[in-house]
Amino acid sequence: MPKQLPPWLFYDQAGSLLFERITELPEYYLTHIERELLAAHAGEMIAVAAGAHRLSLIELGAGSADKTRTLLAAALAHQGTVEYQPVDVSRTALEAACRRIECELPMVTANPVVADYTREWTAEDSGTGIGDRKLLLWIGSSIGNFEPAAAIALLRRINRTMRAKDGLLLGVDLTPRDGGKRTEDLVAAYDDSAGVTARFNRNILVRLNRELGADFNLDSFAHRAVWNVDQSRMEMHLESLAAQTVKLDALELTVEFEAGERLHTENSYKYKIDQAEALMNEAGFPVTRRWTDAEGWFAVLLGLKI
Ligand code: AVJ
Repeated sequence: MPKQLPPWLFYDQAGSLLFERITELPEYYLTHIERELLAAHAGEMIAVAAGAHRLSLIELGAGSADKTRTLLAAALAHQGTVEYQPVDVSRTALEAACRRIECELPMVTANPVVADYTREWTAEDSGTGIGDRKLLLWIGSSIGNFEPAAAIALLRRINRTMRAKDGLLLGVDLTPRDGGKRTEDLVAAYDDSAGVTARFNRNILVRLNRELGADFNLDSFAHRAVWNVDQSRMEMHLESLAAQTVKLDALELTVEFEAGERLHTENSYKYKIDQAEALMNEAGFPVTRRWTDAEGWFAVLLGLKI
């Protein structure tokens, strides 16, 4: 059996900070392009989602919510005050995000929820008043961590707890294509020259050492980022550079690695824009608008529940 770990394990305090540094890397184009799309079109996104109603915003995997402020500012321009519910597994990231938002945008009321949205949380818990519309934000290409079928299942589950005309704003990273993004651009985004992504990847071992009393030797695992063309996904692995035995005391577990054996830590699925649209349609959020950069590297799509 290939060894693997779930990517939510990345986001302890150190991992959340490392991810923030990733978003500032020149190679990590995802954040830069999405931020530009939001800056250019936030007013339109909010107007289409709101119609003649008040909008409250819910964000899955909000993290530092840095890009979200553009949307919150647009919502404030639309309606004066906004309720905002960021959902994230990282309490420290959420607390920092809410402090910053309430300072910079005092007319936003933030109700953070520390939860794993893949399990216990649903949009019903968001406490929005009758008559308001909800806009669910799933930006940053977080959807990439899920197998397409699992992403659809998750969105359908949330969709069932929402009302007609509630919306989903989805940010998706697009597949390489001729004349646009090359495979090399994709690989560079996940294997940056400053080595931040490598540290982010290895931080999962630091965490297991600390929280499960494991004895991973960080120097004997190398960061690998590979494009899996058949599955249309970037993969991150930690490759064991030698045959070695690792103990995880808290689990009373011993794990053997062969030299060259890989521990799979993350998938980041990439979509063609039409595939992303089909996925939203299947999830119950038929797409009404889509925005993309001129070269088609990244897309933001808005769908409204029927
Ligand atoms: C937060 C899941 C969108 O897959 O691009 C960044 C995480 N991993 N660099 C992504 C990540 C390596 C990121 N997501």
